[in-house]
Amino acid sequence: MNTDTLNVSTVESKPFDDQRPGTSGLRKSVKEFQQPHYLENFIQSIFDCLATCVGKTLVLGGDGRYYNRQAIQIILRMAAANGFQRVMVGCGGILSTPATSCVIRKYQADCGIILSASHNPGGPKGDFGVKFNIENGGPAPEKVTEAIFKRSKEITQYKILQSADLDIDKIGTQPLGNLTVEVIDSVADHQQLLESVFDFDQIQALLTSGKFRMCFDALHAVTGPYAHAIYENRLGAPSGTVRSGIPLEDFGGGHPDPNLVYAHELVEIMFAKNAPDFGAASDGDGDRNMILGNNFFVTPSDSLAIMTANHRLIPRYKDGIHGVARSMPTSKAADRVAEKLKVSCFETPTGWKFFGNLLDARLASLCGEESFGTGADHIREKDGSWSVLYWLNILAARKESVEQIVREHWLTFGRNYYSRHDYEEVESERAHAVVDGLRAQLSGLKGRKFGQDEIEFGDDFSYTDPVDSSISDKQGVRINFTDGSRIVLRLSGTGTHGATIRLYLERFEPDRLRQNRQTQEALADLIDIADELGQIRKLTGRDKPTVIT
Ligand code: VG1
Ligand code: CO
Repeated sequence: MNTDTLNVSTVESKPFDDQRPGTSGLRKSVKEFQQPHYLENFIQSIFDCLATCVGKTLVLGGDGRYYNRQAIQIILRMAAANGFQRVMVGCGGILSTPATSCVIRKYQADCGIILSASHNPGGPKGDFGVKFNIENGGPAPEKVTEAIFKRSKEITQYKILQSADLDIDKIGTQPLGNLTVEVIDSVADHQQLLESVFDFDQIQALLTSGKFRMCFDALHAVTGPYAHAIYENRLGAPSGTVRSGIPLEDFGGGHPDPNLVYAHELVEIMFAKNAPDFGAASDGDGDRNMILGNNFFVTPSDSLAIMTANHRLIPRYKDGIHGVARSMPTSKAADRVAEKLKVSCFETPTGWKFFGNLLDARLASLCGEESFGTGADHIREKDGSWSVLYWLNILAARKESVEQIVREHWLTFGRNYYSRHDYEEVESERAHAVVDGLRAQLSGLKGRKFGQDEIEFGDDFSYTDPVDSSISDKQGVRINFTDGSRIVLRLSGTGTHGATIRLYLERFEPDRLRQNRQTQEALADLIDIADELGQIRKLTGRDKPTVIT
């Protein structure tokens, strides 16, 4: 078909000034996204930042939240009008973030768009979001997101095809103008990749042994179909193993964030008498994970360290790993393992986009963040299903309980007590006052003593990418103590209301006799020091954090 004969409209539009992507894409309330031209402007800004759209392949999907389907139809029409050759779209508009990364890589697509605000609540009154991924399958790096933001401030028009909605619930190929729209199975490619990483036979033997019970909570978000297909249908776990497995537009009214506070139904099951042996949950778009044992919680930082220490049990890593990478606020538990294994350990700013170069350059194989995110070099996103299977593979190989494995890890490497305190929806000015106040003190902190604790140094984390030498500064205030303990404070880049202060606390405990304390109690002194230095309670007017994880 000749483009002249296509029904392409060029729509006049005015720029919005608030389309700067945050830690992970552009996130706004559904209401903001539904303003006339808002979504279209941002999508056109993405397309305008590609050298060309002509002849390119785009992967498109989302976590099923409210506005997902409408947005997909808009983006398909815009892709057709902008000259894309092919769009691969997840059936029903469903593609988890890790599955999108997998599909981009497998079919050598040029880029991907994931419609998700990840762990933020959904529904008409909730949030919506757009993540843009590049050809390596990973989140666009800062130089790309900044270019998109710049473009969004100049944009005056966008292109869209006038056409009826496409049927995205039927697998197969259909034309849309000159564009070929291919509706693909949401699960198959990702599942196949995961089968090549893990020992599925060993995991299947565990799940069908009758002696091991698992409970997975999809929180009515995107991982339901993946969990049904992989844990129940493929690996033989009894039906009912997957809870809340049907994706709902409002996630059933819940907060699709897999932590002890928001995944409370799973937590109640796992901390009851006769609890299952293994529990897990994922977030809205399927890249996060929470790991629980019978009456036991594994911190994400410990999970990364334990995965690293046990990598030889996983078929893909039986011959070794290149290295491990963690975001700066993540505890240093993985560093101790890396040191012992004599592999490199990298400390990056918050957000998965910083791991992409390390994975591409084969400097790191495993990556993790304290925010319930772990993943590896099989794709370029964190991966909830991968993390659950990694644990199942370890459990199947070691034939010990989750708690035994974690406690044994602490005995060998020491325990990093760790917690994050979030102060959500603080007035922006007040939140910035806390950060600015801390920054102003940094140069004078060295040598200051608080009881037993002495500050070794304080700084504002700056990262130089070892591969392309790009610099990202002001990535969070770090206060390090001489015994390895740390206080870290930064502002969230994913919230949509006011500002969220994240305070991260870590104390290293090598003494085997002191590894069984309550986390908040073990961190109490650091919590007090953080408040004394940061004046958090006074400046925010809050007497306690909103969420403690
Ligand atoms: C948070 C987490 C960060 C994570 C990001 C995206 O960012 O702290 O570790 O990479 O969310 O995760 P922030 O800026 O709010 O602290 V996801 O699962 O929402 O894509
Ligand atoms: Co997510």
